Amino acid sequence: MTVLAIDIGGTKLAAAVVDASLRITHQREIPTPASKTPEALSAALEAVISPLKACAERVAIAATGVIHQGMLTAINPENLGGLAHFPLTETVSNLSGLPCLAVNDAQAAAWAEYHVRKDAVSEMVFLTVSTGVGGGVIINGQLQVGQGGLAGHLGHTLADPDGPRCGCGRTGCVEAIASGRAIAAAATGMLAGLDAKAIFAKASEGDPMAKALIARSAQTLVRLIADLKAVTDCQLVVIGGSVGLANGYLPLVQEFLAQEPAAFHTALAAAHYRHDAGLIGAALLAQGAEA
Ligand code: ADP
Ligand code: BMX
Ligand code: ZN
Repeated sequence: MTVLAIDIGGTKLAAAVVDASLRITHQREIPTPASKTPEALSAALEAVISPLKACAERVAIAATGVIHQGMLTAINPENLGGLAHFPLTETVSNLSGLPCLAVNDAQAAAWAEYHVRKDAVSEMVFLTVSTGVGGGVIINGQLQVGQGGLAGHLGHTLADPDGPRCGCGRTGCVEAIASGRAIAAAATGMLAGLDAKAIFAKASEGDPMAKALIARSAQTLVRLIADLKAVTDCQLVVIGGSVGLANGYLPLVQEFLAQEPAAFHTALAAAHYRHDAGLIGAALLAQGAEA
């Protein structure tokens, strides 16, 4: 089945046509509107759906936020320009005239990444380090979504009780320290006002403060990975998102994880589908739902 897959992140909104062999065509990307209004998100969705809807039989959406019964509810509204609620499947069904399925972005990406490794692992965790920090957990070959869609929201586990306040209302979440937004928010002096991408560029030029901000993110992620090993006994943690996939980030995570006691070690890998893991995972879920 040919699926129109859409990935709504805190920074970018991607859409593509995914065929039954998981080949991606007609990919396009626009910035996620930094506006609190549902109308702005509807208009952005219309812009990517209109040119592609005739090519597909269904729509599959991977979106930042808790997705439950087709509604998007932000656990950290700051990641969506303040937008807290959005009727996702209803809006997209109306715009496309097609049946529509929606799932959390990191849960979708976890499913895609598990799909290519299912002969080798049964417990696996996917972590995206992007605008926020998201997660998807596979236990005994099953994607964990939870009754309300919250399962895998690993960015909102505690990293440091004395850490910064998180947009979710807690203090010291992993996301408030390790995410792209958090890296940018912690930058001071010459780095103040730069986004995470620019801070990575400074780090590659040897800037010590930029390197420290990235190391703080990687160290925080490693503590989460060690906790996840203890909770799930996962054989593999897959890392995605533009920060997670940035040059030098995964080697840093490897280096810090090696310093933890051996019982908490697990294999680490970069996302096989790179930045398209959410699109592919949503398409796979839609194709599975058809059967
Ligand atoms: P989304 O959250 O919309 O899925 P991304 O995965 O691209 O989007 O994550 C956005 C975050 O990644 C931003 O904080 C941005 O500054 C950062 N980023 C984007 N490109 C890079 C890069 N090449 N290197 C490091 N960080 C990046
Ligand atoms: C936040 C949360 C998660 C999401 C994660 C990564 C919102 C709006 N989103 O923790 O649902 O999976 O960010 O999202 O509360 P991304 O946009 O960084 O990919
Ligand atoms: Zn939080």
